[in-house]
Amino acid sequence: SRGFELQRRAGNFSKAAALERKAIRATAVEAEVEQWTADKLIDASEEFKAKALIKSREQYDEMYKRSVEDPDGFWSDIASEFHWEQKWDSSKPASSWNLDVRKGPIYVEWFKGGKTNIAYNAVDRHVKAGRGGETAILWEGNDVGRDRKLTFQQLQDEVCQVANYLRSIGVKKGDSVTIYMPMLAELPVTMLACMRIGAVHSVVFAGFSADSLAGRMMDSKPRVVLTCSAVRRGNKVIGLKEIVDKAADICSKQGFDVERVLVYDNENAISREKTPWKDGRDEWWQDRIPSFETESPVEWVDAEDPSFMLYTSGSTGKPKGVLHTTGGYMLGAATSFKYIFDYRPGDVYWCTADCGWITGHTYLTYGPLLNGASIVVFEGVPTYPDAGRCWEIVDKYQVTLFYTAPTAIRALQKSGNSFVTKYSRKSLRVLGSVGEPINPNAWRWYYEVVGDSRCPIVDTWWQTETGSILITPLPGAWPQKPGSATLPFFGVQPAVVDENGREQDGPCSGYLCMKAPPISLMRTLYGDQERYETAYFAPFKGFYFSGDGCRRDEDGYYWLTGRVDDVINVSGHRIGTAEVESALVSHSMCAEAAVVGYDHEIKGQGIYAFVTLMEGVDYSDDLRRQLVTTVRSEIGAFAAPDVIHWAPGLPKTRSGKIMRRILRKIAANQLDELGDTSTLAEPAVVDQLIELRGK
Ligand code: 6R9
Repeated sequence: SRGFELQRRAGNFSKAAALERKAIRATAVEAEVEQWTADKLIDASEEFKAKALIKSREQYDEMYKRSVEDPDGFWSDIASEFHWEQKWDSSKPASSWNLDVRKGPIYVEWFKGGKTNIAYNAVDRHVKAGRGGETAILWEGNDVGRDRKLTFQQLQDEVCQVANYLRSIGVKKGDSVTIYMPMLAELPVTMLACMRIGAVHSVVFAGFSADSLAGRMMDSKPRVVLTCSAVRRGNKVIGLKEIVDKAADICSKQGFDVERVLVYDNENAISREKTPWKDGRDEWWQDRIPSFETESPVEWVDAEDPSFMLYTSGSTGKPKGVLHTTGGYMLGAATSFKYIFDYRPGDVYWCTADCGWITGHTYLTYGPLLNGASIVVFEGVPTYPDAGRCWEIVDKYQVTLFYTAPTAIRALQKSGNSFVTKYSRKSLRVLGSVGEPINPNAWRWYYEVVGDSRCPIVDTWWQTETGSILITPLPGAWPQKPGSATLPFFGVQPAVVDENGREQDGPCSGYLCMKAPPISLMRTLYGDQERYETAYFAPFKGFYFSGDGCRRDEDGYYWLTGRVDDVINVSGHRIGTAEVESALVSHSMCAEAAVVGYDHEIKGQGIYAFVTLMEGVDYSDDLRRQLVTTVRSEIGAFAAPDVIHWAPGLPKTRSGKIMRRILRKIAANQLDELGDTSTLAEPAVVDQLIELRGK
């Protein structure tokens, strides 16, 4: 294409040849994969289907029909399998909602008036049923050989101790608690302890910087922060307590003082002596928690009381505090986990997500534990000490259900098959994927190499906002198509709408919306109902809008095509381009920045930043490094730009709007597809940008 044509014209022949080779290789791989996906509908074996919870398309169709025609009856039956301290009023409809901004405030309610508790249902219920001796948590440390097992009884004891501690420092129902912890067993324990007393946890991924943590703390004003001295991930040591201290200082300057910080002493990473400390505010977990009783009363909460909040990126402004409630979230998490992973007692389930993201909430902690599953909690990274670690862990614990992200699959694929084939993996039964579209090439590798062409793959589409999986294969019920999330889960009513908000029929492409609220849909954005309505319900009236584009094929299968807003998906992490831009311009020498996503071999999308410097400032590699460091410290290392492209000017319309379409094309090196540039205020900036590509 024009990429190498331009290089060739510029006399840069070796670069042109390399680009050409790359293009030919890419086309060959694509053709092979297309061939393979077109040929194959991949179905589970007869043996798998015979044992599966949902064995056929007919069985699904029947259940699905009831779930959308009689949602109250469908979910009430499921709700009855859980413990309710006080049943909802069954003389009234179980649910009510309004998704249309024209008809007043948006709201969703399920089982209002019923009283229950998620932690009780996830832990105590199993102990009461005599399963206290069964394994709840299999904790695997970063370093091979460090591990720990907790039974449901032990989990209940620890949850109670932490719950009692929280109560002792005055945390009550409805109070907010910030958790900034690595993947220790204590992280899910802490989440469950909050739930037990009705406190609302806000887990902040321990890869976020002090600034990001402070922003979230300023928004939710926690009574206490629970953290850890430091953590080792791979070969790196990260001083988490130091970051919490910095965040607390930032909050303090803005008028909010954290009263208490509970610090887990992780001596494997740092000594107590070296951990920064503030007397009167900080306490060691190990000095406090063991002294508390292992029994603690359960706070029964209303089905519509908040359960937790979790911040996520939007296309504009600050991260949004997605707020979930209790009854609907519990049922959505538990039911989707059960059917999608085809869970049966005895399964050992491992989700590689971090609890700092929604997947770590719903499918590491709540969904599986609500079903009484044994879960693996892994502190480390899939490539340490080498790329075989995941499969070593699978063999060690005889993992049957495995859930990870395409970015991890691609990274492991790149490391070579021998790291996989060295291990047996015979225990595996279902493989899952989440976080971004999985490309057919990675799907195929996951299926053939990891799963020995034996395990169905569930490519699960959902969002922080939806709380649980909405579009997904049910592994025994219908064939998968590599790259497609296939069909809606029970109760889920997707609509593909065009730009005028008209729902389309049959095969089509457009914007993915929901007609009825999924039972576990967030109920509001913390402290900002107005933004909740404008961001999700105003774009297409009468629908919940996901922000994703999608295609529906002739079999009714859904193919997610990525975000249609200014959100990019880097290694499955959602990042708002506006957040990165605002971090960049916080550098004193940066005048303006425009950030777009581009295809990245491992991460799915990479971050490509166009940067204009202040008058008179020289472009240099040193400045480039400084800008990347600024983003790391403002947001977190995972948001660091992959490319900084110097931009003397940005392509803008006459009204001053940056034309991102053009920037995306330049980032993708699709220089022959720039489209109409005549509406630009200064068309010449485009040539300047092309000139500076790679410089
Ligand atoms: C669970 C989670 C949500 C966004 C979502 C979409 C993308 C997630 C996907 C997928 C294609 C899948 N996404 N799963 N795209 N296929 N199976 O990732 O939540 O962090 O809120 O991100 O991720 O773009 O809108 P969250």
